[in-house]
Amino acid sequence: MVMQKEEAMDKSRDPAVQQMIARAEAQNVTTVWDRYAAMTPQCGFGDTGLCCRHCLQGPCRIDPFGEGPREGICGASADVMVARGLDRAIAAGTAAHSGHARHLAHTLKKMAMGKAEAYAVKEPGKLEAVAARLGIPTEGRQEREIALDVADAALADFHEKDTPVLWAATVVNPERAKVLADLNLVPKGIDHEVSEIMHRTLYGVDADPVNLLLAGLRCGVADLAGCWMGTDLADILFGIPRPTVSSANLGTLRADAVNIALHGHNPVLSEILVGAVGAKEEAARAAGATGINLVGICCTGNEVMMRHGIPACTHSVSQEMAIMTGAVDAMVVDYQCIMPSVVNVAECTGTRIITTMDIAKITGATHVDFSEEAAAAKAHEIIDQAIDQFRRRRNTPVEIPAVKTPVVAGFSVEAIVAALSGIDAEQPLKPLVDSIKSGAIRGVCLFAGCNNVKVPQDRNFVRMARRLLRENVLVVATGCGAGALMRHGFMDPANVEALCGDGLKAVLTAVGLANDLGGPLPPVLHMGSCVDNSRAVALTVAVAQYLGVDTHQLPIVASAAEAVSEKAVSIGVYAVAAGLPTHVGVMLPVLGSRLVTRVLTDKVKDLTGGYFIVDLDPDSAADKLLAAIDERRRGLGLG
Ligand code: NFS
Ligand code: SF4
Repeated sequence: MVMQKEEAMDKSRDPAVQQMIARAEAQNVTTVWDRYAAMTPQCGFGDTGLCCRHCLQGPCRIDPFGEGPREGICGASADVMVARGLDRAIAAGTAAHSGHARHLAHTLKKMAMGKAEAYAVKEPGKLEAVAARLGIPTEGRQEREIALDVADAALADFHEKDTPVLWAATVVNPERAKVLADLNLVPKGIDHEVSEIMHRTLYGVDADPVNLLLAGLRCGVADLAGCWMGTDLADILFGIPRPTVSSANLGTLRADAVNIALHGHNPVLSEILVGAVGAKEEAARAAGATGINLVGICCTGNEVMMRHGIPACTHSVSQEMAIMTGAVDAMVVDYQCIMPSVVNVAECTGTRIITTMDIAKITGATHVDFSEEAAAAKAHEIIDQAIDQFRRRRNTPVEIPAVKTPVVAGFSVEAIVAALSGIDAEQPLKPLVDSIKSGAIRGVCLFAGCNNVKVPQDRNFVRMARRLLRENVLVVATGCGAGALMRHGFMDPANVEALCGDGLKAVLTAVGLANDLGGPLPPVLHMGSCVDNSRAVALTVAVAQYLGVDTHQLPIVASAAEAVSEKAVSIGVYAVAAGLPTHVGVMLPVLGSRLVTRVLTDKVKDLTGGYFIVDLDPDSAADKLLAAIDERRRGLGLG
């Protein structure tokens, strides 16, 4: 049966994805949207955060309408249940980001000890800057010695120690550091905070919802540390992203090439694969291909796009659709956000799903046991497998949607500062801040986080970004939010004219011309992967310091408009800890507690200055973000 246009629109607003959904339907391949339909109606207890399985007397559930039980068997109230559940989500997100960072710390350490030949310090300037921030001496020392100290300092930030987590305490402005310290929100160790959350949310421990939420906030700050560390260490090893031209969507696949999709999060393997492709081109041609075509999915895709201009194939909820084209020869995954279902879809197309990390295996996938010590050999093994699969599928038809958008990516804070110094070399932030003061730029909004099957893919991002750009809000983006916006043309400088308000247009054009780009910067600046939300916080901190105010006073807001992962929850929490009004465009499982909902959306404002805005409607959410920006402008006397 041919799918109705409307039904396709309900699933995704991306035409390439819509085409592949129809193909999946025609071939009877089950997708995430089918499984979602089979799952509805979803449980109202879980939806509102009112079910608990934290002990073996459970599961317990509390009726949100007050008609059934009002407390769990142990006596836990709705407020306690909801706060405990939220805390565990924050802890999971923190564990994931910091697990990624710790992996990079080990890589840096192995490199410094001469045990991982494939790696080197690509950005000595960043190594020195990070060392200096941490108080590690650099003068007259060898690069490897400094790298070893930085790696050890990173690893030391995980366990409880006398000094606070350095990647939290040293990265924010002094005013914010004081706010966090006064509230006892500075983490003592990243793992320590995660583990403490697990302890206090255990059966019969913390039963004070506000106390639980404060612990969640502190864990959120530990998540900021993990993200920041991930960004720092990746930049040291693989380079600071700088503006680069690329493209996005399923049209980046090539029928006649060996297509390898890099999916997951950590650049530790994907960087080596990018470097190894050259040596394998000949073998690919011998198999009848025109060459090897690397594309990215999700945040690994963001990492390699930012540093190498590798095109992005698709993101988040549509990952199965890349396989549906029949053109992906290998999907190489590391960890996080990889739907196990990719293996089932791949069964129909022959695509090799190659898992590479010990902590993330999938039944039915091929596992290549990656290690930094044998990085190059493992990369070659993976590429050989992809070439082998190309040979098999060579004469079978594929369907690649002819949808591809131009992208300019690579806007690290360093790159933004460099671009701005084209206008003012002495005080690079001055032109940005002056534009905010004059109102040419009304404020800044960060779009972050995922796509969620409950929202027509990309709908919220696209509607909200359109509105904010027209209202002269400077938009930056990370993660699959950046992915959504790039697939809809928001990172194509040619669309500045159509998308941006006059003030913003003038600023983007002036900066572009000052840098000899021959045109404006793109309407939305791509700041990287989800760990790179740290870059957005870094920009916020830099602007606050330049102005001599604290971060919660700035007209800067954030939105995870289609969040899915627990990582998005922990990021939202650190955005709030940093003082930002933070929108979430899907239901958080907290509505079962009026108290928790009120703390998150209102009371926390009195503590950190930040707060959550939960709104499922993209238009009213955009209104609320604009109102928050204006409120802060007034606070700064900017009218
Ligand atoms: Ni962020 Fe990036 Fe995407 Fe969501 Fe997953 S890939 S880490 S969690 S789905 S944005
Ligand atoms: Fe029920 Fe309490 Fe056990 Fe949770 S901890 S399952 S509320 S008895």
